[in-house]
Amino acid sequence: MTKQLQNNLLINAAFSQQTERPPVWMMRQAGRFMKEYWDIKNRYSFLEMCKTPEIAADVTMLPVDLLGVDAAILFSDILVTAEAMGGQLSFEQGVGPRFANPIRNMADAEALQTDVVENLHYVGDAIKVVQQRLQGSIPLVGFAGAPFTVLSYLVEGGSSKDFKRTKLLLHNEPELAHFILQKIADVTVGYLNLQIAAGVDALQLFDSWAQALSWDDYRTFSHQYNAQIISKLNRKGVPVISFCKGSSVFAPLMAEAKPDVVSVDWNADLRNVKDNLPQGVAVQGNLDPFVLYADKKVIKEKILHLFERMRGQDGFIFNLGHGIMPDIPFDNVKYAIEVVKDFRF
Ligand code: 1CP
Repeated sequence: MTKQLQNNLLINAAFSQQTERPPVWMMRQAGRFMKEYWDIKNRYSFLEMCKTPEIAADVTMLPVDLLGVDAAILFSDILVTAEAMGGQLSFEQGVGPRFANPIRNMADAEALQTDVVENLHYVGDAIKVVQQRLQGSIPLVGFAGAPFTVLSYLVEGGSSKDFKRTKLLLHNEPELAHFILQKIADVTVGYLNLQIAAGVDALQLFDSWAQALSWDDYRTFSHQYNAQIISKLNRKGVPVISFCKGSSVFAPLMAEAKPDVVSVDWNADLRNVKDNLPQGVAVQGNLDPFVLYADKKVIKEKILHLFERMRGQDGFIFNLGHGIMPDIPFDNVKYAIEVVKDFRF
């Protein structure tokens, strides 16, 4: 069953097998820090790019061709599930994602549809086009947003600094929150299984804003849904990576959901996190993305320091603690990837 890729570093590391060096990819590697991204983005809306398989594939391939990463990540967004469920989603320049019909009460929540995997078939089509282009060279990572993070956008109507409305909902109307979270979780299972069926080689669950939650609220409103999703995937050799901001704190709970890999933000020492996880759970991370603004000498030192800490550890994927910011110099990103690729354990 296991597909033989020319470069299997990411899959091997995800399953905690030995690798000659850490595999490298970066969250938000297919994005706004690249001139070539803007050449495409200036011609289409963001959702048009996601929904046109040839364009999504073109953008997915940019970091593969220009940076030489060890994995591609599908060009899409975590909010496509919410859109498929009935959220009126737009992406405005400089504003970010917006839902014109935020969820504020039970009637809004009841209107969310769950029989929607068919609406997301364009993602499966994009995966197939990307796999034709990759020709088995490197793995393709598919992904979805975790229910809590997706809920936060649906409730706030867009990005938020403090998640005030979201937390009010969790605290004052927990039953309504659970009703929405369960709907998102059900759709996410179907959606990730669609991605596996279409041919992704690995999956990442993004719970980007989990750090807003207390330990107990994380367990109740986030962890339990992530665990449910992971348990329902037709994994068959497809490793699952669980990412959240807040993972420096939540890593032990994240591991209880049984992903193959816990992706760690930049606050904690990665070796300490790994030492406290069960045997056989790999880690991904965890360079502070702001390091990529610094001088090349500093970039190299910080990466090599991380590698010193992780020496002798199987099950380590190099990544950032979160995504590449749009104004990080392309050259620095490219340099960081070269540093990783030149390293040997
Ligand atoms: O204006 C533009 O050009 C669109 C910017 C953009 C891009 C390039 C958005 C809107 N999404 C994306 C691509 C994207 N989003 C990918 C592609 C693959 C990659 O290169 O990594 C992925 C994996 C995402 C996932 C995503 N979207 C997350 C989770 C990852 C993370 O960084 O935490 C989140 C939180 C989103 C929401 C979202 N979509 C877009 C933006 C600008 C945002 C963030 C808004 C916010 O900060 O609240």
